[in-house]
Amino acid sequence: MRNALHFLVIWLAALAILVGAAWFSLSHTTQAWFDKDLALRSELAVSGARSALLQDLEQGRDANLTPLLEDIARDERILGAAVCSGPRVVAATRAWPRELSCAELGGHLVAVGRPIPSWNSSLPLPGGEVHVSAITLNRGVPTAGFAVVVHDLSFVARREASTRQFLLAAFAILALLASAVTLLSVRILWRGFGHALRQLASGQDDSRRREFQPLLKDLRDLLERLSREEQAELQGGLWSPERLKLTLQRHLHGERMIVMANREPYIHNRQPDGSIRVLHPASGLVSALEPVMRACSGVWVAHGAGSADRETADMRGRVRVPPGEESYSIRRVWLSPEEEQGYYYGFANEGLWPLCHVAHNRPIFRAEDWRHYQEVNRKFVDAVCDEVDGENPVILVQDYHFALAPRMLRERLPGATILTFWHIPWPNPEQISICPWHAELVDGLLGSSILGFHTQQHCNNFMDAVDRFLEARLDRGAFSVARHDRTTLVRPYPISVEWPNHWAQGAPTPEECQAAVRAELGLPLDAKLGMGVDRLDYTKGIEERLRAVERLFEREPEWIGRFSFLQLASPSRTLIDRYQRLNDDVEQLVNRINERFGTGDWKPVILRREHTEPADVFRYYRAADLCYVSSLHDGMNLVAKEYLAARSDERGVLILSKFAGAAHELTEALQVNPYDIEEASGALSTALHMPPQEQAARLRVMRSLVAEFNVYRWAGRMLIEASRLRSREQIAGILSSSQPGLKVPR
Ligand code: ADQ
Repeated sequence: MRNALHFLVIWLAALAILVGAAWFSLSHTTQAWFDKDLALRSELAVSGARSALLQDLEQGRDANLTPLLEDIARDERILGAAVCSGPRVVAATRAWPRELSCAELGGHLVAVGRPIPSWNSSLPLPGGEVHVSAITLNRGVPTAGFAVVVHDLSFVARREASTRQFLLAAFAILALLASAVTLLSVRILWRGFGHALRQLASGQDDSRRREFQPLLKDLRDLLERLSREEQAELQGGLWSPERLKLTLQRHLHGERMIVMANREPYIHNRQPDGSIRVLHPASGLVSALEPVMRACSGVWVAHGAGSADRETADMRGRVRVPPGEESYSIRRVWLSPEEEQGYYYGFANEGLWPLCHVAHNRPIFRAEDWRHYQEVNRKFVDAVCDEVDGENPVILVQDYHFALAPRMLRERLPGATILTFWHIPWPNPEQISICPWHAELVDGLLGSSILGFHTQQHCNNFMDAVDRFLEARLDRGAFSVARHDRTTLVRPYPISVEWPNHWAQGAPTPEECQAAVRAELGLPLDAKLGMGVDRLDYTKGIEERLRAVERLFEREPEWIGRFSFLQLASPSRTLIDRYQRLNDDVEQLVNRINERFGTGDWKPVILRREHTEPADVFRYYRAADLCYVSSLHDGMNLVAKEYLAARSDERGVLILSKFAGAAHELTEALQVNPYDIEEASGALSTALHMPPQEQAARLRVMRSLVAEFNVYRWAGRMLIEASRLRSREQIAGILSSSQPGLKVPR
């Protein structure tokens, strides 16, 4: 477009020069033409009265001359006329300009040394310019007397002015026409160019490849360079908070990061004694995202669910966190009990949660809950928009609570980079279609720049859903979806934990933890300890885990009194029937096992049905000989990775369900099918018998993997890919300003 403007400016300049030249030559020509015309007119005016004038002059009838001259001067453009005899004015009309001297005019008639019949010239007089014609009455003999005719030249000036106006108007019209024609032809050319390039890029027409070769090469070089930079960026040493911060600055110009998540990382609760306590919620999303926010700063928009949340926040619901460090803000969104019931408990946790997990619990979908889900998504989007302070914010939309938000955000903030992460599995199209609003969910997510899942399988399932339920252009090779002129990249980003983990760093040494925790639980120092850490959720396989422990005691009674299992179970979604039932079922199961195998004060299973602060969870991790993660289906499961992060002593065994996303990465864990109680109890036995060297060897491999693929790398990868997508879109935007949806060659 800039080239088109250049072209237009040059074109207008050329036109102006052309018109100037035309004007110059035209005014010269017209001047000459006027001079000639006036000389002729004077000659004609005099010729009719010439003989009478000569006779009267020769015979001295001067009085007769004046009427004859008045007759000549009747033409409105003739100012005056006179008859001269030598230097003397013999007779003249009334308006004859007295400044004109007959002597001088007569002199001109013989200026070249011999008499000439007439002399013409324009002369400046005080009243304006005049044209003077001196004509001899007796042809060629000026001494016989001559007539002088003076023409007023002001009409010539008038004519010139109107000619100039006409020329200017013609120039303006011509310029306008030229601009319109130029713009139209540039547009047509650009369209044709864009169309040809699109055909070429999509492989529909290869005939013009040679023509576009240089441009395609430049584009390919540029994209390859971006890709190389991205690869180099991802490799090269461990990811740390500082490196993540640098990545944000370098790739996304340090844009402020805004996280949209249902759960807040710090909950202010009023205690029974009136004091306010800050709680760290048991949530995998929070465990992963909080270190990222501490590194990047920005705003975390979340539901203000704590009993003292309002009084600790300002008028806009903002509070600086972490307490004492205050590196970022939480922006609390207030929900009514009806909204929380419909959006959170209803649609998200009775509908989507069981729908996405293969845990054999029927999802429930209610129209009323859907309405609240839509409204709350909008409410959160309003809060995010309120926090945005630039044109290209980086917004991290988190989880199944906000499937509609990316589209809503995209409509309101077209320049935003929207990174959406779905923390739970994405099922196959048959399963997702159970939700009456499945198409709306898929479309909502496609408002994202990048949509992340934990595993490739979840990405495949999502692509299949788009294919089945929406009109969109899928690129299965590039794992991208183009819809409404925007592209969404669908990518696996296995989530992780911070490394080094700040809770583990602050915890006592593993030896100290082992002694302290055994003392706390009333166990002998040499007792073996197993543990499970979960929100009390039916997808985590807590009952299956406890049955495996029970089966171990059945199969290997020698562990009675020598092995205990600590289950930390944080109450979760307690207003939902299914969770209340689970709570009761777990309690009954623990009681049954403890009744069967307990002796005296010793209990085979210790159930802590309460929230445990992360620092304590890490003390328990360090004290436990084994950790059993038995999810029936899990997006990732961060407990497995946290256990590895805590074991700096390279002791302990991880038993891991093969249905947790983490099983794809942690292949050195003892992997089990949690439904297979025999297999799982066998793994417990193997873990208890595993020699320290084997424990160390397995842990070393898995710990180095978690260290390398930590949560900073997880976030960094997404940010780098987002910036690459931005660059791509900018290139595509340049090429397709008149051809939306142009696919840039890879
Ligand atoms: P969750 O199912 O919440 O999240 P999970 O990965 O199991 O997450 O992590 C739970 C987190 O809560 C851990 O940080 C753990 O330490 C903590 N926690 C659990 N029980 C606790 C207790 N009793 N007391 C204190 N803390 C406790 C979802 C998906 C997962 C995915 C995460 C992150 O379901 O599959 O791994 O998001 O993407």
